[in-house]
Amino acid sequence: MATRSKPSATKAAGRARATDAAGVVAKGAVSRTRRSVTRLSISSKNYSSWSLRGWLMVKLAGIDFEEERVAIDAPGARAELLLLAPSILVPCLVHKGIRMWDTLAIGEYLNEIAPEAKLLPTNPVHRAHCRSICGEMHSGFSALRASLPMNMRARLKGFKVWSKAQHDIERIETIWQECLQRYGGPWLFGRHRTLADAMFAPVASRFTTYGVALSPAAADYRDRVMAMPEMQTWIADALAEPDELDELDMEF
Ligand SMILES: N[C@@H](CCC(=O)N[C@@H](CS)C(=O)NCC(=O)O)C(=O)O
Repeated sequence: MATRSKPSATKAAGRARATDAAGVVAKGAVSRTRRSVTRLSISSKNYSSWSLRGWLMVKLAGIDFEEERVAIDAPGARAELLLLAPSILVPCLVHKGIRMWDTLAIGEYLNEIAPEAKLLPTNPVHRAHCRSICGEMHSGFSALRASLPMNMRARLKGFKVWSKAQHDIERIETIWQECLQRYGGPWLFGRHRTLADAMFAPVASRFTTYGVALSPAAADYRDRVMAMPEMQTWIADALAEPDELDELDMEF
């Protein structure tokens, strides 16, 4: 099924609130005028790895959705975002009035409403494996997250990886290699892209940004993820985004 997402800005014509060129609702503003069946709130496409995971999951599910960009750092927007997601976190999915505000919950729900997309493997043993590595990504790799934040635009040469982050990188390489060997690729669980590919997609971006040295198999998988058409769309939007967070853009 073809997917289609509509940035909220496209529906904003005629509204009093300003949106910038990338379609981000102006700071302090969360649009309330649109109400499509499926709506996903996300923040920066350059920096927000959780937004990317949730967005990819909905794309892989093949569901039409409206994308709502929120500037979560603006005090006004935080108050309004609280109405959308009790955690004040993105991504938040609203489908037919049902709200989900955690990436794993979103993925599990999408698998229930779009089983034909095979977001989880049909074999229960493989499904357990898939859920395990999604969970590991969800709750782990804190050193990698802290020292190699997602930054789609940046390319850092000679970046020195901290030893704890190196352990995380090695564990991720092991996960990828085991999956690719066991299920035969090209995706982590074989021919179909699953929640696991969405969960690890921001890691592929981080490995690219920071020039992380990888084994040939892991490097191939990283490049495959980065070349996915959905990922290319996301990257193009990230490059067009005006927001800059100095602390994340610096070289360290
Ligand atoms: N466990 C959450 C994590 C979501 C999360 O941490 N989102 C970040 C953006 S990447 C966020 O919304 N942060 C809000 C803030 O920084 O104010 C999930 O799975 O969705």
